[in-house]
Amino acid sequence: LSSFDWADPFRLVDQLTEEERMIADSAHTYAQEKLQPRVLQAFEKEETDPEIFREMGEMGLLGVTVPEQYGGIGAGYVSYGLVAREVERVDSGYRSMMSVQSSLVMYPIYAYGTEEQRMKYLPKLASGEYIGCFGLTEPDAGSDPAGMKTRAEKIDGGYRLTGSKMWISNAPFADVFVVWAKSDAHDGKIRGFVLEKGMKGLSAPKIQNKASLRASVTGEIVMDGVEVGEDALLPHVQGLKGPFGCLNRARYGIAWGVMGSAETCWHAARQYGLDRKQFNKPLAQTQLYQKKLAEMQTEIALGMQAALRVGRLMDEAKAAPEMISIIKRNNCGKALDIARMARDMHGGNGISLEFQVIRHMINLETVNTYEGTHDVHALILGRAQTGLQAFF
Ligand code: TGC
Ligand code: FAD
Repeated sequence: LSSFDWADPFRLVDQLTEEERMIADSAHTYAQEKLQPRVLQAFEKEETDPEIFREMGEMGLLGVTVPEQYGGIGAGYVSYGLVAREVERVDSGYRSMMSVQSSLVMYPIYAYGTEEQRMKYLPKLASGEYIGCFGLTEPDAGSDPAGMKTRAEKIDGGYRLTGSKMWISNAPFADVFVVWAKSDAHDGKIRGFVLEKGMKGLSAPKIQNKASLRASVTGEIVMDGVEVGEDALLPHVQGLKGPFGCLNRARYGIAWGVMGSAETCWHAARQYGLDRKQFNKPLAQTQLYQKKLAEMQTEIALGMQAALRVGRLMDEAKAAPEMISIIKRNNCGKALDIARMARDMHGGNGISLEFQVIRHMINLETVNTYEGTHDVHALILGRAQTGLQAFF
């Protein structure tokens, strides 16, 4: 039998290709050297530096799975997941910025767009020159996006869009807006449109005073009769499967990302327990502390194996959305439990932002909610095994 690496119990690293290891290593270096030093201030002041997109673009971290001819690096979904893990090791907000750009903006333009749309937007989104956002959720349509009110009416040579979107990551500084609307010209079916900053009637006010995910800017999208040409329509998809095709990818990335956040909390709790003594011995020498560390290690090791398995299936085009629901739901829930445990294990220091764990804990409340809440994914899985839908 070989030796045990406490930090990588199932030798995940040995299951990766050389290319995947290199991509993960460069994402790790970037995240630790460039993101970690600015996260505390960004979170405290609720400020997002748009320059991060340019930096990520330069490092090849945007649109990892998009082919090289459109500015991506043409890597697989395991690589994409590993990047999410490294970025979220620092902060869920930074991973959000990256995953919206990659899975929710670049992917739909690549998968559902024309060649002209691909060439117009993808290289600039990959380099970070353009920042993108994805508008599905509305004030009255969150878990039930089919209830959206945003409408596209047919006008001469194009469409007029009216409605509003809520809780949209990156929106306040976005250049490119992928928005979903019910289109009169297509029997009221949901269609995707690409809007651009500066269009008449389009605005994206910032949502202030978020307690969670403060390093990532969130806004509304207000469309007050925005007129676009025919070339703004994403022609190759209609219906909810359009936005869901994007969400499958983003949810998969989140399943990896939250494991990075959980690892930060686990490692911090372990180190804190080794350093701090109470009752004349390190906290880490108590049975309760060790039990918590064992639970963290176990859930993270299992969660990453599951994410790796689904990633391999995605690369073989054999992954089903329900598999993604299992890992999005479980990994978010476990990461949140781990962050709360780590916060507790830090005692009073655990409530200080200096010790990081409470920031991860607060962020994970959002991650557990967006891209399908923990309970909505349970209902997806309940439906898949009973054949009975319990949504309404
Ligand atoms: P349902 O009847 O189940 O399906 C309607 C149509 O959509 C198709 N479909 C899918 N296609 C591909 N992948 C999937 N995962 C799909 N799920 C459904 C389905 O086949 C059907 O197609 P067709 O051709 O037969 O019409 O739809 P429903 O209305 O009953 O939906 C139920 C439910 C709850 C599963 C769904 O609406 C849901 O998942 N709700 C959660 C909403 C959500 O995830 N919103 C995310 C907003 S974006 C976001 O949060 C970004 S945060 C990013 C960040 O900052 O990182
Ligand atoms: P609701 O759907 O109102 O849910 C409230 C509660 O009711 C939840 O606990 C839910 O699980 C439960 N619930 C709902 N339906 C049922 C049911 N049938 N049975 C049992 N329980 C149910 N959206 C975008 O489109 N783009 C983005 O970029 C984006 N970024 C976001 C960033 C942040 C910081 C946040 C907080 C959200 C973001 N979202 C984004 C929106 C996010 O996807 C929604 O908040 C999420 O889908 C939940 O919708 P809701 O907030 O309307 O909650």
